[in-house]
Amino acid sequence: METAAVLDLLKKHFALDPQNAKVLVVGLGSTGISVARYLQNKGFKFAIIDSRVKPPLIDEFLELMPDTPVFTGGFDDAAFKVATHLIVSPGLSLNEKPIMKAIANGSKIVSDIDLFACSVNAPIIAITGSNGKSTVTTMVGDMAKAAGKQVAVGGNLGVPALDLLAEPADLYVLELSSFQLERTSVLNAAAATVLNVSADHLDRHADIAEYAQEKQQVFRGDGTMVINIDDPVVGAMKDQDRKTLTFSVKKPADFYLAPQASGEYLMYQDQPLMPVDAVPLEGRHNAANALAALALGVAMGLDVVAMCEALRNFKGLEHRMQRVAKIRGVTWVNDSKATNIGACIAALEGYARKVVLIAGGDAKGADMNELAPVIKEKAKGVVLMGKDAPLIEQALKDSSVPVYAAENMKQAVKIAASLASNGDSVLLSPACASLDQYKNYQDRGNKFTKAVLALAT
Ligand code: UMA
Ligand code: ADP
Repeated sequence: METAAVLDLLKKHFALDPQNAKVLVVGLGSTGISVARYLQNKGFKFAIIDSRVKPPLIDEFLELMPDTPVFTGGFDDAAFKVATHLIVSPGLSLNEKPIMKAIANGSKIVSDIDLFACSVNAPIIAITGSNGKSTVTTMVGDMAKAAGKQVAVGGNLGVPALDLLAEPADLYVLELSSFQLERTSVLNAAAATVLNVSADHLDRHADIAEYAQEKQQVFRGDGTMVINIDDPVVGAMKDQDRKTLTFSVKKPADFYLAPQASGEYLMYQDQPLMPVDAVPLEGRHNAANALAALALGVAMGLDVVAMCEALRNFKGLEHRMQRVAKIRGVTWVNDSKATNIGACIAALEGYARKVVLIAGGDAKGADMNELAPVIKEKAKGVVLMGKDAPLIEQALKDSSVPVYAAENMKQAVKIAASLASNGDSVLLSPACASLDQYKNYQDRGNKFTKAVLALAT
């Protein structure tokens, strides 16, 4: 979009214009630096601040914009005091004291997603939910590519939304987190979905109702709503006056599963699209993800045959139900991205035979008792690690499932190996964030893989 038109929109929605605005970019991670590049490109003057002494992208930033004021190692009151607009990175709560004070004094909150929404003409597909966002976002991106679109894919998935503006695109696919949505006010996605809602990030949101409300913001505007009718919280978000496509793995919907002569099929209304087994991913939850992706694609008019081809070729993402190795008859599965209860439950529910589960980490305020029933049903043994291991142990105290404690991943894998027999699976699906012991979930998954592969030698 032409810069003049973008600036008009920013002025209209946020009173944000290069002449008068004093912008403070809060956070110098990948979002912060993408915002800085954008503001510089549009002719804004701004400062950037980060509470960390050495934010991860400080060197890159200083090289890129040596003349822009940077504050690090704390939140300097003076920087907040003069700011007319704050662009706060998603990793930071809006309840941080200096941010709340600035808002009370009249500073406006604008998000990188707001800036993005004011800068594109092409339609946006927006995807949120507690679990499955990255999988569905990647599926939809692949589908759009297969259908001949010049598509740009990013957001919470990894490439910050504003960095997608570097290349022309005729469709954008954005994964959005509750943190991004809570501070966004002008998104109008052409098609959007909340895939599911289960307890997550309760250390940042007051309760699950507030968390669900933030997720619902993805439906702001008048685009097509893609609704999971198996999830009561999402089902309640349906708006009778809006164009809607529903999906379900349990009952008839616009997109659903039904038996055909040659097996179970993904269906679009009364049309069988392809066998469920042809989607090369494990688990019922991935059938739900495929249906959601198809619904989003159909909402945008993508070719159905091309979309099914993309699903058949879908590789799956690392650290999500990823088969690492089969060693002496035991299958080892890395689901390190299961950073909340819902993902761990979905993983366990996918198994017909009992597994050895490795779990634990930072529970982020979630109630670990919700895990107990499925663990009792599906686990022959549990190895626990990390800060909130005692919460899971406590939840299992009245069960007959044996629980073992491990200090680190190497030890956890060793204990799991001693519990598993020929034909069993060992599943790393922690139900918790990794940050208490690891750099991130990738680091945790990589350490698991390394320890497992070492068993083979
Ligand atoms: N931080 C500080 N002080 C600051 C600024 C940040 O301590 O002044 C900390 C935050 O508390 C957080 C970390 O730094 O622990 C990173 O925060 P950030 O907002 O700078 O993160 P970015 O590098 O901009 O990455 C963010 C998303 N991260 C978060 O929301 C925590 C990335 O999602 C996203 O890919 C990126 O923007 C581009 O859109 C990651 C994520 O973990 C994958 N998301 C959470 C999730 O999926 O569960 C929501
Ligand atoms: P997100 O981006 O929302 O974290 P991912 O696609 O990265 O979602 O998957 C995260 C975790 O959730 C993985 O453990 C994965 O196996 C699990 N998962 C994926 N889709 C679903 C779903 N629809 N319901 C429940 N769990 C899911």
